[in-house]
Amino acid sequence: MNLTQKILNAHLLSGTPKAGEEVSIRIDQTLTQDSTGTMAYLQFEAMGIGRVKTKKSVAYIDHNTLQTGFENADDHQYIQSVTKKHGIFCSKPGNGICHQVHLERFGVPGMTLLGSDSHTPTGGGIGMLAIGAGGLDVAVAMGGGAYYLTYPKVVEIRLTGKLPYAVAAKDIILEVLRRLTVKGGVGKVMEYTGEGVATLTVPERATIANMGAELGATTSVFPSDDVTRAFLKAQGREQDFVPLCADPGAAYDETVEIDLNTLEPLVAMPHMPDKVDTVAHVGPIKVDQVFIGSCTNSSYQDMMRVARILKGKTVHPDVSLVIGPGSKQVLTMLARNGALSDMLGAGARILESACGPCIGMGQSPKTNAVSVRTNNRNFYARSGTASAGIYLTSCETAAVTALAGVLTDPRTLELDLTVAQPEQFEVNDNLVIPPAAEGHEDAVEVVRGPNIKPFPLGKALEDTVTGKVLLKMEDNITTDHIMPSNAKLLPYRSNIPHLSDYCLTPVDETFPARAKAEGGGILVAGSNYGQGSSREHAALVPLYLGIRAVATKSFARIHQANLINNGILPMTFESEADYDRISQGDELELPGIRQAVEAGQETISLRNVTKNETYTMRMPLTERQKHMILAGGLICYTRSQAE
Ligand code: MIC
Ligand code: SF4
Repeated sequence: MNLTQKILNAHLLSGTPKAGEEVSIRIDQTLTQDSTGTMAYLQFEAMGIGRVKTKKSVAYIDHNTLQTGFENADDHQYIQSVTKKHGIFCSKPGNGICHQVHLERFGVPGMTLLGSDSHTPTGGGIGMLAIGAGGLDVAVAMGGGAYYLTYPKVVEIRLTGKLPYAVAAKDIILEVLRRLTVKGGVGKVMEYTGEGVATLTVPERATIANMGAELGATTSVFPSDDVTRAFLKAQGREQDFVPLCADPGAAYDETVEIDLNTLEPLVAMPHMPDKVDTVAHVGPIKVDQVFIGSCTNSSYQDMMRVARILKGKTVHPDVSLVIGPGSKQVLTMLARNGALSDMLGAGARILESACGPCIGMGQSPKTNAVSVRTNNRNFYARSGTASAGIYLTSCETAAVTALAGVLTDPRTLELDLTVAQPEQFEVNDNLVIPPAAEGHEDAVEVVRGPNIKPFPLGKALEDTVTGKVLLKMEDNITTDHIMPSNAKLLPYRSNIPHLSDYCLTPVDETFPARAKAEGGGILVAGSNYGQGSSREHAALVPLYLGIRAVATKSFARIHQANLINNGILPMTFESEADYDRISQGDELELPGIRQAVEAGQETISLRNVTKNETYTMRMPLTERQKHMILAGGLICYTRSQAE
């Protein structure tokens, strides 16, 4: 067996372990972050679960840390109190970005981790099978419920050789994205093998596994070897080490070979992470802002290389350099060893350890800016400045660019960039609040601020669904289009009515008003609809606006699950040519849809009343999904079962 199969099969609860089949697995650990967490815990409470049943569940507060009003602070208090009551550890603001901290302090090789954040696969860097999901799925897993997924195909990414000078782990994953695209990983797990793996540290592996999310992959995984052991030992957690790798000669569905010796510094250009070219080819474009940080690139070693490049130099006068070390551990170590002074001395603006600019939580660049960033997504408008172009690079490229003022190939440097892993990382978990002891939960009062509003619930599927095409969209629509996130909107993650005024506005500003005037309708889109974030809000807000069905060429994995969990019909065109026949404003009808779902029909008829045409749509649902769609979503289904 390959490593993916080994971990999956050891956790299998139901189903046949065969690519394409629905299986369910046991979840050992969960994580949430605050921008999906408030909603996940509201749903968790609505399910009436007491104490979590996982081996470890951690709630991180790392996204909504810019407290420009009471909303975020209220949500933090809600999360801290609700987690205390239900057996969950709470990592307070300032402790760091969920994925970085989880890797440092909690991840265990061979375990399964389900997180309400699409970059949960970062844990693959330490040999976990770590999957991103919607908040509702994570809430179910916290209650001890199984997690359902399509058994993946496994792609071997065989690394040979060694990275050349100033070429980084980030360049490996950018190369994978260049070759496979943002759709290339759908239904697959990326498993890294080959002698090149041993040359990469755990944080470097984590960078690669992190950005596997941008391939649309279910997750990515690295073996757990001597490098993993040394990392865990330096974190004071050697007892968590388990050696893991694929069996010799294990079979894979596909193999991609990458010779590390041949790689060079790469850059993903606006507005897609797979628009990759070499830094040398893109050339010295003028840069206005550089951001170094995020869950992709903010480890101790990343930051030390940056400090070394900046030491004794000054940031270019036209560049604003912003650095956000990934965790309190990293920031403390930089402060102790003087690297922080090197950054400050060069003129860097230091941020607290949080997501920050990556999700538009501050530091939005100026109009038409070119911003070079080390994070993982450069989707349109995500930085908070719609006219800005975001270029994704390694830390080395970003740091040297900040000094030069133009995009610069770091191979021009003449510095020793090797940074050894410390013998011992600085360990101080005093910002992780443990839950109340068993039996003492009742004493904890859950505190809810006025910004927390009830979330919408779906309704039972009607016999026939009708609706107007409210919006026709192209390929690769992201969840940042569907439910934009920035410093102004993130504080409202527990206030769906407020968010509804911004739904799909990056595509069409008039959409929310039109949806409200029509009382709902149907959405049409191209392929890979809903790629990106795990935010369930991209389903909950359309649900609130009365969207009953979404017809696309294909869906991204997490978003499709979120739609079904909330009772919205996800259909795909059997013939993609039918997509071209539909126009915005057409009246559509799904006659006898309830009966078709009850009968388990894989294909259904979609009538275009306006054009007097009928299209065949595919909507294969498993038994479990069928019940959810019929009842109006998972919560409605669970409630109907309890009655
Ligand atoms: C992101 O990187 O897009 C986020 C913000 O971390 C999201 C979660 C969210 O929307 O709250 C993700 O990746 O799932
Ligand atoms: Fe935070 Fe950005 Fe990572 Fe999402 S991708 S978890 S916003 S740092």
